[in-house]
Amino acid sequence: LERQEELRRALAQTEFFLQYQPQMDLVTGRIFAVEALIRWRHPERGIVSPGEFIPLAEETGLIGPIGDWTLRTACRQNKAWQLSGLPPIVVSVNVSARQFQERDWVERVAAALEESGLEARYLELELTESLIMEDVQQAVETMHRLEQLGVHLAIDDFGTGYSSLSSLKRFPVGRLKIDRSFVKDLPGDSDDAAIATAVISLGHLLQLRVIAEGVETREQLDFLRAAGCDEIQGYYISRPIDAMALQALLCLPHC
Ligand code: G
Ligand code: G
Ligand code: MN
Ligand code: NA
Repeated sequence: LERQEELRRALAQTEFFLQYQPQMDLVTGRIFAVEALIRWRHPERGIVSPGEFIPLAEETGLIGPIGDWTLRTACRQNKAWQLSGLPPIVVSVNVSARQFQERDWVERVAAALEESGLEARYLELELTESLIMEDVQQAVETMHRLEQLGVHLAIDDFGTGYSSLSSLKRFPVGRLKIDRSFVKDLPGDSDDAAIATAVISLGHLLQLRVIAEGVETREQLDFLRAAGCDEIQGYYISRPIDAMALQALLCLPHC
């Protein structure tokens, strides 16, 4: 209960902030998108990671307003980068099941875009397989409404859930994100190498782009490139960083 009160206060006093992790196109070498990741600047405990408070936020329903805050902040920040003259990029936001299942969720996404002035095509929403599989029918319907808004959709942590091939075909998504658990032991682990290769083929068969998460080494990058992976994200490119640092990074080759 104490933690719950703290979380409420954090929201009221804006103790949250976002970091952004670059995603790189393996063909052009360009940073074309960033994933927004929430953090909590706790007055006594320091920086708290989302793994430690998102589950409580989900249990208590606070994920609704926290998720709105994240979405609006990410949209506003992306618009600010554009206005500062940077080449436009996509900002990708993680979505929780409970947030996604709220009745007015699509309207809230539309409101965040409207309020920030960000064009829908510069926003992507990351949904997990398990979120979708909780109620496939409902999820597909919501996904179609989001698609009509013009936002991009991606499946996060791909390979850890259990969406079937036939259901995957029905999802209006543009990207699969290979979960970092399959990337961690590349290129040495032959099972993971087979899984990563299979996910890339599957994604391409369904005309999706495939991004690998958690890329930390040159060897992993080389393996993924050879396997035809489109994009990578991970410490090898950059850790999640503050908006200012990201702006400097994006500026490097251009400004
Ligand atoms: O950044 P980090 O590795 O600590 O993130 C841990 C987990 O928290 C990841 O699974 C990530 O998807 C999730 N996460 C990060 N930011 C958000 C957010 O804004 N909303 C939701 N629902 N999950 C997030
Ligand atoms: O579940 P999701 O894919 O949204 O989780 C993203 C999380 O993965 C972020 O919290 C981020 O901090 C973490 N992450 C990003 N890149 C790497 C990496 O190269 N190595 C490891 N170990 N974690 C990473
Ligand atoms: Mn994610
Ligand atoms: Na993931």
